[in-house]
Amino acid sequence: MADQYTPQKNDKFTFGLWTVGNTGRDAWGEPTRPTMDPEYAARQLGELGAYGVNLHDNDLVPFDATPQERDKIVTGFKKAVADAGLVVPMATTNLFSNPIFRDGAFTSSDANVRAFALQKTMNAIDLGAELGAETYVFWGGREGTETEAYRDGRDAVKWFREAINFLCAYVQDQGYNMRFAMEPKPNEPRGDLYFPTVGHMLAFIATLDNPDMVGLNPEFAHETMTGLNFVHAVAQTLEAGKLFHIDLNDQQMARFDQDFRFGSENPKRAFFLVKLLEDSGYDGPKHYDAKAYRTEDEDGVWAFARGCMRTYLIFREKAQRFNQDAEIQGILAELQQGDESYDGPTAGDGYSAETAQTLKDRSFDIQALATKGRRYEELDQLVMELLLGVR
Ligand code: GLT
Ligand code: MN
Ligand code: MN
Repeated sequence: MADQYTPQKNDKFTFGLWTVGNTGRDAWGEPTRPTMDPEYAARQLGELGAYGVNLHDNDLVPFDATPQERDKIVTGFKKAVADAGLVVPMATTNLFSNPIFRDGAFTSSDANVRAFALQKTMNAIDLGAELGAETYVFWGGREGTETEAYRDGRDAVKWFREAINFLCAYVQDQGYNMRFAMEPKPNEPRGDLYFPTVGHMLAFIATLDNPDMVGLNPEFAHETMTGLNFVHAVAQTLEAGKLFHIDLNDQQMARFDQDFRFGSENPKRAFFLVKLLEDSGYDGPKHYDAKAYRTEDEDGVWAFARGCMRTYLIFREKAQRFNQDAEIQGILAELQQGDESYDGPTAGDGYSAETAQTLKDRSFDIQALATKGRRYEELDQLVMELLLGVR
């Protein structure tokens, strides 16, 4: 039954073919669900109210397809996507499944493998452009190590930079309207991956030939695996103007990459994430890089997909209520008033010899400042009551 939490196209929710199509295979067990036909997946997602469907090259076109087979598959898929009222806002390359990538793709120690990875990515970028994708994601699943005995990590960084610089130039040369979104992850499937967090990746982007063309695709699960605060990671990404795309899901800390249904493990953090995204005016796609529990059949997959979108919309409504709640806003206003009155010396034009001297001469009521409580307990309890539905 449709209600206010039923997704609409303009909510811009997207799913990867590999997400709803996940067969439940893991390191110990065979698939628990059959392979899903991409055209069928697109139709179903369209009916659920999604905005778009994303893909790796090989989610759609098999690794060894001939050019004729490729064109036939792509033509059929384009039609299915259009008929479903969907778009393909993001595409990416599978640089991790084939054994050729056993020791990485852009950071492989073998120059031939690095060259093949570039060739495969250029072809996949062409595919993405043909499908209308304006964001191209780079997740370096095999870009890492189990041992440091051979490759020098400085070479890995250099080779990765060379690859991204080359591909930026390729996209510009083709005249594609496309930006790159880098996706960090700390580990899995490699023991350790290069560029493990949002912070590492932001630092790397600044060293590229064309940093404006490259941003981030942060993932909730990936920062959470390491015990980092994903809301902070997204805040820093937004502040840097680098939130080009986002992978939403959920995850317990210090586990394997679980890719759970959005909001299912850390609802409070998910709420603050939704609030941040909404308050910031982020208007890119909200992509679910998540999968249904391995216990599920196809019905469970669609229940999972609906749940991801529904939870976001519930939190969006809660965020609106947070912004309208008189008691919450009253506390915020009171706190802000106190904060602003201490802004003087460093506000405005920043440093000058004069402001420095004024600040040095200023006397502070240390006792008053040090003993004043921040009322966050009260505030946080109000948030909890809002989330728990009693407010
Ligand atoms: C893979 C990975 C994800 C990436 C996908 C894009 S593939 O499922 O776990 O985090 O976003 O390559
Ligand atoms: Mn993941
Ligand atoms: Mn992801």
